[in-house]
Amino acid sequence: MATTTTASTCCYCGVGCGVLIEHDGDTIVDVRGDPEHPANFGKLCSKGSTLHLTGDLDARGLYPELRLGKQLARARTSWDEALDHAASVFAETIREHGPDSVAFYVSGQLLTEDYYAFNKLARGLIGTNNIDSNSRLCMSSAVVGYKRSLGADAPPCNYQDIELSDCIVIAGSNMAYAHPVLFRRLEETKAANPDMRVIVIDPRRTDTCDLADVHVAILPGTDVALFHGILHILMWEGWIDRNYIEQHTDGFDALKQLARNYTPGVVAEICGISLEQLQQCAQLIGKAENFLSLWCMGLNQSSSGTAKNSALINLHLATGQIGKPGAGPFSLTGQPNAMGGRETGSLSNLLPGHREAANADDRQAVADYWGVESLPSSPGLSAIELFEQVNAGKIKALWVACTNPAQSLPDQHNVQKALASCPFVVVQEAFFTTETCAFADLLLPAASWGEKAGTVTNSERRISHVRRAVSAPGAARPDWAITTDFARRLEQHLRPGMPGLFNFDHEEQLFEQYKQLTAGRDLDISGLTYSLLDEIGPQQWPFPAGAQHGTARLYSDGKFATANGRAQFISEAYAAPKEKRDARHSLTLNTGRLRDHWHGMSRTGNAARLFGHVQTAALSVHPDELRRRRLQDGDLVRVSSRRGKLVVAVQGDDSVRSGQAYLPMHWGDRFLKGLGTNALTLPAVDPLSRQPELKHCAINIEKADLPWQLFALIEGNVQQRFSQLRPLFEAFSYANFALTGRDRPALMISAANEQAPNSELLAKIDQLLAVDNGPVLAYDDPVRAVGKRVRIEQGRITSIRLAGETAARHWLKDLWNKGQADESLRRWLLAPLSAAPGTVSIESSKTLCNCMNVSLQQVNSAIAGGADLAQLKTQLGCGTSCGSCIPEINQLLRSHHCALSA
Ligand SMILES: Nc1nc2c(c(=O)[nH]1)N[C@H]1C(S)=C(S)[C@@H](COP(=O)(O)OP(=O)(O)OC[C@H]3O[C@@H](n4cnc5c(=O)[nH]c(N)nc54)[C@H](O)[C@@H]3O)O[C@H]1N2
Ligand SMILES: Nc1nc2c(c(=O)[nH]1)N[C@H]1C(S)=C(S)[C@@H](COP(=O)(O)OP(=O)(O)OC[C@H]3O[C@@H](n4cnc5c(=O)[nH]c(N)nc54)[C@H](O)[C@@H]3O)O[C@H]1N2
Ligand code: SF4
Ligand SMILES: [Mo]
Repeated sequence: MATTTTASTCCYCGVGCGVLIEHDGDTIVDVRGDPEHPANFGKLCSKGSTLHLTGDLDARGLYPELRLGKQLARARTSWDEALDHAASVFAETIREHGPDSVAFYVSGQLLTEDYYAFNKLARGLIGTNNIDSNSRLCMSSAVVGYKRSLGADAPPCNYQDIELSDCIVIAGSNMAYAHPVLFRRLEETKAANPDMRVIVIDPRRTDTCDLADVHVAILPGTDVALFHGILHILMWEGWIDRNYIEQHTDGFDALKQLARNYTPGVVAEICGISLEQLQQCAQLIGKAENFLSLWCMGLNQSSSGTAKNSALINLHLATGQIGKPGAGPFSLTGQPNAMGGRETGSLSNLLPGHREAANADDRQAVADYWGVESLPSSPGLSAIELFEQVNAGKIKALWVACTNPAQSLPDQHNVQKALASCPFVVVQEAFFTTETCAFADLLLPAASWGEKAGTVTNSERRISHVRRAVSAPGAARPDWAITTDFARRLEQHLRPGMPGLFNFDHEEQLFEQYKQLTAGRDLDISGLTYSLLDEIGPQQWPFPAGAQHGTARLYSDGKFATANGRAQFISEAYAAPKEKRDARHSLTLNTGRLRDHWHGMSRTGNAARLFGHVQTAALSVHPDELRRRRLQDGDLVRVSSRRGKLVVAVQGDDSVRSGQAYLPMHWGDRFLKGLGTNALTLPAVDPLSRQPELKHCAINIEKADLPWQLFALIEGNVQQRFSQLRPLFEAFSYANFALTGRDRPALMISAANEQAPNSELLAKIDQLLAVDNGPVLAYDDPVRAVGKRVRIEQGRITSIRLAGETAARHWLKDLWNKGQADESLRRWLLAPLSAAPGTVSIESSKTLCNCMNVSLQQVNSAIAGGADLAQLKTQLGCGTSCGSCIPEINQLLRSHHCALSA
């Protein structure tokens, strides 16, 4: 097969790595890091390097589907019919109920050109500010933080600053999982410069702590108190830069008054840390040559998210640690083009070119440029309010693009109620398997990674040209093309006979039109073109007309983007998270990411290999909490919050402090019965950024008594089987789905219930698992409601179903994995009491290194044999490819040495 290579970008995180896509024009066969790309210089993490394994066509949306009544099923339709129908429903809704009765909910994973099209559609054509993005759940606190302290939403730093700093604070960011290629850069820098100091502020001991000189395990949500407490010590010790404060800032006196109250004793108590640690942080920051801070969702996703951002930026302004190499407040963006969304004005309160929807001059400037009379002045709804208003019946037509709100928004019960009740829901999606697709009246297939072109901006303001490698499958189309096609049809209803606003045939025309809206603004990119990006590579904004290169660092001259050019200190007191623990809800739930999964898993959940590291949803609590509740590792528990309940496995994990719990955000209703993690979370928001507090809510756990268990595994056709089997498990109290198997992907199901389900249901399940007839070994004990079935083809297990009790599941899975079906299997099946020979536990079957397929068990036994990291690499190969597993291997090595010296 003749293949070629196309240079593009990774579609996951905000690091924005360059990738080289190897393909034959139709199919993507491999992906490598682009050595020329300045974000990664050839490196990729475990997610980027497996992108070519995630595109399962069985999960993709291929053709538009339309439902003409809530009770009916959707049927395949043409683009013409789909978009004409959507245009007439939108037009009618707008005519009857006004422009604010419709809304758009878009995504930080769209390209800049897509965003621009949506903004022009909502504000320019329809005349509503009801366009918000999932960046509301992600970056909106950082947006407010930057704007009110520095005058513009512009991260002033760049990735090279990581190499140039001698003191880095990583606050509320688990970079080792969430921005791995940047973390590799930090690892290399620290190895070369052991004097560099790293402080990690996180309630959990994450893999990122592998590099920490100090891990400050603050109590959840107490960052503002910590930062004020550090400032207090900086002032006391004289470690502030009075000159800088005087020349370049306003508002220090008020902050000084406030910080006086944050004495070390008070702060240590609020944050649950020692006085020594507090003092140590202040000293490292105060004495640093170059102090850099990196932060992410641990600060932003909070009811005091903007206060946390501002309190951290205060420390930089007070020490003059901004606008110079190796220093500054550097917010890491989550999604690949969260920045592009902010630039094009894709939050309800913004307008393109870092403008404000509430500012009449800004509105007029954009309206004039677009050639429309005016832009709407009524405020738009932010994500949480938007879904509340859908629930209240105020929003009657909702367009969702490139995001999965039925998984990712907090308080899922209400979100799903809203989606179910909305008269018309359009979902523009690449994968038709998501939770939100179930609610779509019109489902539109979008082209996805490798199939579409445009631009994205990464965390360091760097714009890359995203290039198309292959054509999209079926009738799928790029997002901008869907949006502008719909807009042209809606124009026929809303502005018949007037000049068209959406005459775009190519994404480049959208870019060219958009970029002029940035001219003369802080983010000016009017000097950029696609061909220039192709010629000189990705560039950091601003890049005004006539520029030769981008801008590496902002505010080097001490002039800020505020009206008077001075930065503003913000004085806000610490406020506790919205929901408190009490006797009925005695644990604080924290949620976040895993190393190898991406959000709702619509993409990563298609690659069996990416389940190797973590296979099932599990709630982590400190081992003391397990003991206190008489729970065992692996027990199923009922987790309840004031909003919802969920049954998951519990695991002891001493990286989580007592009184707290951690549940990854990735599980929604598809992979875990019960609406997933966000069934529990609360919709409280920050008063300024409207960003929800996804990191803290109060929960209770109790043992779930579900003695009747089911385990199933079937290889091949995983998507099809998944979609057929998933609905049958609504009858169970617990059901967890995953893929497994590196070369022969299989669907794996663990379920449990109070009692055996009716025999009809079990028969249906057996049929779909292909264990109802054919070459199947079976054993049934109806009295104990125990049954075991194994399908064997050509000497190999191809399907397994254990019912009643499942003790043998690890052993059987292991046999399946090895392609064995020997005599021991026959003996075990016939034994009435099914103790499995040589049981393998969940933990030891975990794959630590996904690139080289090395298990935790292998690493542990090599460490027990005396291997160090270098020997592990040569003996087993682990950690030699993407390096994402190295922090975890280091932790194993450390705990082994601790155990030896104890
Ligand atoms: N593997 C992977 N990588 C991703 C993503 C993914 O889904 N998977 N998603 C991308 C996106 S969109 C985003 S936004 C980023 C998110 O990247 P991160 O923000 O780094 O990831 P999270 O795990 O959500 O949260 C980070 C840490 O915040 C901590 N935390 C919780 N509460 C507090 C608190 O009160 N104070 C402090 N200081 N810390 C707290 C949590 O314990 C957690 O370790 O990741 C991006 N990268
Ligand atoms: N509890 C809890 N909840 C959280 C968080 C948390 O930390 N804890 N984090 C929050 C954060 S920071 C974020 S960013 C959100 C993310 O939440 P979502 O935005 O819901 O996350 P994704 O699953 O990435 O959704 C993107 C969707 O776009 C689809 N898609 C992929 N490519 C394309 C394309 O090119 N075009 C179109 N139209 N569709 C495409 C994917 O299949 C996927 O379904 O979750 C938030 N929710
Ligand atoms: S760090 Fe990983 S997920 Fe993020 S852009 Fe790079 S390869 Fe993609
Ligand atoms: Mo995010």
